[in-house]
Amino acid sequence: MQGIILRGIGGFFYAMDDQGEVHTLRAQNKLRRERMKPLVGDRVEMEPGTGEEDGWVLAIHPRKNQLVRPPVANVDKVLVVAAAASPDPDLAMIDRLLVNIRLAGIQPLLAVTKADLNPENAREICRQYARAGVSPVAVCAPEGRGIPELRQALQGSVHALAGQSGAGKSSLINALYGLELETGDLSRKIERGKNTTRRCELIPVSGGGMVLDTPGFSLLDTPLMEPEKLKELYPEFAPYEGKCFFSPCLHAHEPKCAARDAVAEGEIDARRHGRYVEFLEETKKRWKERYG
Ligand SMILES: Nc1nc2c(ncn2[C@@H]2O[C@H](COP(=O)(O)OP(=O)(O)O)[C@@H](O)[C@H]2O)c(=O)[nH]1
Ligand SMILES: [Mg+2]
Ligand SMILES: [Zn+2]
Repeated sequence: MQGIILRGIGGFFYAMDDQGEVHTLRAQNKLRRERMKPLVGDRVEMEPGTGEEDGWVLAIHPRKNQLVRPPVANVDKVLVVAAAASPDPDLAMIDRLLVNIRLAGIQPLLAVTKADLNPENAREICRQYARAGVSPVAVCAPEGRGIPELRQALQGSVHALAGQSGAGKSSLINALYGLELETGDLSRKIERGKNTTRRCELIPVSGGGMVLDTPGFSLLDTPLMEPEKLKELYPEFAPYEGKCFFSPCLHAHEPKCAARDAVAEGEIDARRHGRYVEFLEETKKRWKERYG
């Protein structure tokens, strides 16, 4: 029988089968000998328990992708959450998140929350990412604005939300799926967070998908990469690839660069391009110093 791991705790795994039934399982010795630890999101072959007996995870299907913090596998989409205000968004950080999500083999999406607090900024951020392949949506969770669009974009997928603390991730999950995850101000959460275990759990939602409930998501450290790779993680450059005078062209300072022309024409957002150039310089520096 097949299942998907929703949660793991203290050597027990909770897996949901095709009928939506949840089984308590332990990992078979064979897996432990092979040091194969089931992760949340793993598709597994399982033997359900009988009566009082727990069942077994027999095998783990090959993973489509895998993250370290939180330890989770097979995420289809990550919805990056940036607030239009309170806290002010750090767009360089958002760019990095998007790059790292793509590098992990996951489709990123963007929600600009708290649009009610600063509608003009929400529009402006959506404009900046219009061609970034993230289908940006402005959201106001309390009023339900943007919720149907996001629900549709996420439908049927295994997805997670990432972004700054206080950006409105838990409020958004609640608005999307009628859940009651804890929301609130940061200081209260830090106080309480000391004693609560860091949970990481897949929650089945209407529409056939699953949302990952996790207090944190560390996708901020970009792995070492060749500078030429970075532009491939910016979908807005794709239409201009191969049309520049130089080949390869990094679309930064090169003359007769089709992508830079597109920036001048307003087809590629100038601020997003500016941050790309900064990120590129840093990537070059790290690459040059990689052995030192
Ligand atoms: N005005 C407004 N406040 C929001 C919105 N979404 C969330 N908030 C508030 O922002 C604070 C942080 O939200 P929360 O969902 O806990 O953020 P998280 O840390 O990213 O999970 C809470 O006080 C929410 O009530 C929104 O769309 N508009
Ligand atoms: Mg939260
Ligand atoms: Zn170029």
